[in-house]
Amino acid sequence: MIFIDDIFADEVLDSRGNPTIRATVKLSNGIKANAIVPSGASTGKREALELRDKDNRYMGKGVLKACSNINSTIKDALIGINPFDQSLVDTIMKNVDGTNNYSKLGANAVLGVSMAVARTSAKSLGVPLYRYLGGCNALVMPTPMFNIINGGSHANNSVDFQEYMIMPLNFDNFREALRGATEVYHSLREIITKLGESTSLGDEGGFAPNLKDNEEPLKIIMQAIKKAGYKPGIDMAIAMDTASSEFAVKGGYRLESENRTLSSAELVDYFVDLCDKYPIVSIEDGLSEDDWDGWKLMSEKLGNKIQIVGDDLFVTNEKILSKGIEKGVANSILIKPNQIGSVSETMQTVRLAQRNNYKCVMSHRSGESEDTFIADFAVGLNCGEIKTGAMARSERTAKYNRLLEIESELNGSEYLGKFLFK
Ligand code: 2PG
Ligand code: MG
Repeated sequence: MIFIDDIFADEVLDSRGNPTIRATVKLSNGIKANAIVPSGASTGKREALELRDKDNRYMGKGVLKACSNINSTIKDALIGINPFDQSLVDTIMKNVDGTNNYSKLGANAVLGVSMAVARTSAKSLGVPLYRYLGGCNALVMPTPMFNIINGGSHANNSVDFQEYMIMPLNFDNFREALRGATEVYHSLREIITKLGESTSLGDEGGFAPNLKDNEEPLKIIMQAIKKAGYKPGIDMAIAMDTASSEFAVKGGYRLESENRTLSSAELVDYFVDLCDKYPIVSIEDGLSEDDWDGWKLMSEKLGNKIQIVGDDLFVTNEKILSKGIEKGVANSILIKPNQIGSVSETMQTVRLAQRNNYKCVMSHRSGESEDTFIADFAVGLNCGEIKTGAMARSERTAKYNRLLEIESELNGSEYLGKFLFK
C-alpha cells in the first residue's frame, strides 16, 4: 500500500511580497508534489486562523511557526497514512489541532498539506488534479469573473467598492471567453489613459484609477465593452464585489469617494438602482458580515434577479451557510479553501450549497502565487464559476492558463456562460 512518507514546509513569498507556506508531500512510491497557500487582505472575521509569527521578521508576517507545525506535529500525525483517503488525512489534522478554527496549527499550515496531499495523490495515479478531485463527472469549465477595476482594500485609489468584474457570457468555450474579456480589458486601458488617469494595477491585476464616485467604474466598463465590439448584457455582463464589511461604520456604510454615509436599506437601494442601469448579474458582499437584516433585505429585493454572493458572510463555512439557507439569505457562495482550512471541508460546503441550489464561485485570494489548485478545484467540483482576478499579473493568469490547458484536455466539456444568466 502507498502511504505518506515525508512532509516538508518552507516559507516562500506571495504576490504582495508577504511570506506564505509551500508544503511538499512525498509518498512511499517516491512521488512528490507541493502546494502554496494564498492569503487575503479583506478577510472575514470568522475565517479560520492564518498563523503569522508576529515577531520582527517581515513586519510580523513570517510563517515560520506554521512551517514548523507542518515539519513536526502534522508530519508526525500523517506519516504512514493512506494519501488517497483525503477525508481521513484532513480529519487527522483537524483532530490534532483540536480547535474550531485551526488556531493551534494555523489554517495556512493545514491547507498547505491538505492541497499537497491531493496533488501528490493525483500525480501518483497519473491523473490530472481536476479528475482526481471530481472523477469522471468533472466536466464544467467555469465562467470567469475578471476583476478589471480594483478599489477598496486592494488599491490605494478613491474607489470604495473593491472589485468591478466582467463575465463573458455569449461565447462557445472558455478559450473564446478569455479572448473576448481580455479585449475588453485592453480597451479599458485606452479609455483610462484618455481620461488622464493612471493605468497602474491593483492587487488583483485590475486597473486602479482615481474616479469620482463608485458608479464611474461601471460607466467606463460599459464603454470598454462596446469599444471592444461586444454587447453589454449579452456578450459581457458585470459582477461586483463591494466588500462592504470594509467600509461598514456604526449604523451604516461610509462611501468616502461620495462623501456620504448610507444606512443598509439605502445601500440596498443604491444597488437596486445600479442593477436597473447596468447589466449587473452578481453582487458579492453587498452588506457587511454582521448585517444579516441588510442581507435579508437585499436578498428579497434582488435575489430573483441577480446572484447575491456571500464571501465574508459565509467564509466557506458549512455551519454559517446552513444558517443562510435557513434564513433565505443570499443565493450564492464564494468558495475560498483557506477560509475553512482543508480540501475536504471546502468540498463539504460546496456539496451543501449545490444541494440547496446556491451557486458556487471558486475564488482566489488577493495575495496569490503561481499555484493553480483552484483552477482544477473549480472544474473538479463543477462549480460553474471562478473568480481569479484580471488577465494580468502571473499569479492571476496562471489560473486562466491552467484552465486553458484543462479545456483542451477535456472531451465534451461544458462552458456554462451561455446558460448562467438566462
Ligand atoms: C474577496 C477576495 C478575493 P481578499 O474579497 O473576494 O478577491 O479578497 O482575498 O483580500 O479577501
Ligand atoms: Mg469578496
